[in-house]
Amino acid sequence: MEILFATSNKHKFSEASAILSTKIKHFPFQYLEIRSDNLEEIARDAVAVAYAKCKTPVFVEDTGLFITALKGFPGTYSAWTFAKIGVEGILKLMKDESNKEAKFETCIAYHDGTDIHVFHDVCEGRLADQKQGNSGFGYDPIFIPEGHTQTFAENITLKNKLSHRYKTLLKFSRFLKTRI
Ligand code: ITT
Repeated sequence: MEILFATSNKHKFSEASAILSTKIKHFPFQYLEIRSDNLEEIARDAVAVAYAKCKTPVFVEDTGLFITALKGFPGTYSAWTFAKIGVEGILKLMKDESNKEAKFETCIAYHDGTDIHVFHDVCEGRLADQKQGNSGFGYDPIFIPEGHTQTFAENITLKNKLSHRYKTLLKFSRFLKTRI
């Protein structure tokens, strides 16, 4: 069975291909995301739009960086925030904050042609004081997962073993194995 991953982000697609044992195909997908504080609501809407376009089993994945000291910002607005102020802007906002706690949350929504199934997971961690590392993408240079000292951008192998995306894809992969 062919499954499409609808995303505009090629980094997300390559991470997912490396992690999932099921073969997936990139469905380049640009759409106007709904505004909501809820990742699942956004993912459900996105996958319904994607399925209407491709008419093939398809999944989307929505991820947000939630910073405790900023009351969860940028959260579901992470893509917009990244485009506007980037990692440097987040570092400026966090300059005088002593609480560096943050987490990535991922929600996958899969449309199997009949129903939508959702999967969630998180990666707890903290923010670095400055950019560190060149691998990965997005907020990876400033995110240090719990129990570690390097950012995701400094240790991409580690990222692909414990990230929000890895854990959520694992749940999705187990679900797919019961179906195929
Ligand atoms: P889609 O087309 O799949 O929606 P996107 O890049 O808009 O692609 P998201 O809305 O899920 O994806 O991502 C929100 C932001 O968070 C975006 O700026 C990403 O670069 C960033 N991001 C997502 N996953 C990340 C990860 O694993 N590490 C670092 N930053 C990440």
